[in-house]
Amino acid sequence: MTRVYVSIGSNIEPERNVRSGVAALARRYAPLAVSTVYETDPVGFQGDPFYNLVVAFDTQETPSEVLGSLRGIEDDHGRDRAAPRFSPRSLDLDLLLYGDLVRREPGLHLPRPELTHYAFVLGPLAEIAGGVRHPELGRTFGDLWAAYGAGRAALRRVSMRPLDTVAEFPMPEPDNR
Ligand code: PH2
Ligand code: MG
Repeated sequence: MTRVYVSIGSNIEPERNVRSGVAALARRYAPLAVSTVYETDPVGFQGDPFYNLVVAFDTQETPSEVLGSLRGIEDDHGRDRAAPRFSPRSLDLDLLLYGDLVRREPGLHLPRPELTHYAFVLGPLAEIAGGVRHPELGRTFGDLWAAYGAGRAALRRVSMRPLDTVAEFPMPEPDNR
């Protein structure tokens, strides 16, 4: 089993897409650890605010199997692959870490390089993986986040608990007494 961290972002119907995206991940990979959901201003373009969070799970799947399933869930949520990178998105699922694997291949950069650049990734990651070390930098995500400084103000906590919905999957057996 390998512990995997995935960042989630949406700025098109974000509440609905985040809920449904987390539910889809839970159906395949439960149990999930889920960070706080944060509202964040779009970085790199003008537009509606994002909801961002990070989830973790353990899996026997290879990195490319995980990538394939993330892409499938994005597609199920109407993700437009022709749109530019810095544009509104219904659901973005990025593979941040696959255990401590370091890979530099087209389509597979691990750890994901922007991991340490953006508050909307590093903040929620530090919350659920504060003691985990960045495989290349050797520093913990808790330390990296503490050193992030003023940029930490970019995160606005949202009172939404996406896993609460997940309890509905699978549906409980009918009670036939
Ligand atoms: N994702 C991007 C570009 N800009 N800005 C915020 N706040 N959150 C995101 O998830 C995000 C972004 C490309 O994936
Ligand atoms: Mg992204």
